[in-house]
Amino acid sequence: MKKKIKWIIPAIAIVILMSVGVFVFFQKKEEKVYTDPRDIPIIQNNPVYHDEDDTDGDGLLNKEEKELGTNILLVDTDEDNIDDFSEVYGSKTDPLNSDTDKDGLKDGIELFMELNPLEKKTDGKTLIKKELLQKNTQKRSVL
Ligand SMILES: [Ca+2]
Ligand SMILES: [Ca+2]
Ligand SMILES: [Ca+2]
Ligand SMILES: [Ca+2]
Repeated sequence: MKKKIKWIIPAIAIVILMSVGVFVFFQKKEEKVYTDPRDIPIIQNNPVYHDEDDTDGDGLLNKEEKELGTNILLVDTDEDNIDDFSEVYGSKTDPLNSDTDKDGLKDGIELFMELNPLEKKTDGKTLIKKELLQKNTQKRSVL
């Protein structure tokens, strides 16, 4: 009986050490996620960022960004080259979707090309990606 107990103690110790090791490993992994400003839910709820502040300086208060679901640390949450404020109050595009009308062209590109980022096709002005590629290929073959 005593012999058995002698074996059980180190066995338990090893199991505990292993689980601590796994825990530390995953904690480290999570820390990596923390360093990414795009990790919205964790950083967004950090009390360091006050509701009445505009931490990223995009014109939207942290409070507003929390309501919208945009990132309080990124000026352009969906990376379509239109800042969060302009998407909400200017172009009326979705600040969380880089391609609001889902035609394959990012909102920023559409605005730059004077297309409508809210409609796939508007009075023949808005091209879908396929047509645009064809047009560009034609241009290139002419050149
Ligand atoms: Ca902001
Ligand atoms: Ca923002
Ligand atoms: Ca944007
Ligand atoms: Ca689009």
